[in-house]
Amino acid sequence: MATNRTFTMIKPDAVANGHAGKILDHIIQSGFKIVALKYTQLSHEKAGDFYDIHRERPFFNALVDFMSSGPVYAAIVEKTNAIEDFRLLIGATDPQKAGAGTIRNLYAKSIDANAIHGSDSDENAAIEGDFFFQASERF
Ligand code: 3AN
Repeated sequence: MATNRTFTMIKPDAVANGHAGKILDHIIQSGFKIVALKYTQLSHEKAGDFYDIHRERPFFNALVDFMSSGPVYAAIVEKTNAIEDFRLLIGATDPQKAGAGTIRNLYAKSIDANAIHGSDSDENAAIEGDFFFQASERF
């Protein structure tokens, strides 16, 4: 079933660089409503569970090290056509290929430290949202 929600994480690089507030504002000004929001740090194990789908990829260990290296902002956001529109808003995984004005173009430096995550499907948005949030934490 189609949903109008997606899951996002502002990654440790963007938090450390002081970009989290600007990124959250960019998301809200682009028409997304914040449904749930949490400032937290993933343990190494939890980061591995979150990226389980990438476990066999060559960049898995570096990705998990990076994602557990500092706090993140996790959020569920809502808008019509949320998955696709949010992916357009953040831009390509590689910031060198991200279009002008996208969040990764503005705030990311490299393909691994790429500022922000956005779910790639309704199914993954639900799984990832459930990973961080209980029903009582969604508004
Ligand atoms: P996206 O976050 O754009 O959906 P995925 O799901 O393919 O990208 O990859 C998950 C994360 O893994 C990316 N956000 C990025 O941090 C990292 N990643 C993906 N591809 C590479 C790569 N070739 N080298 C290093 N890190 C990568």
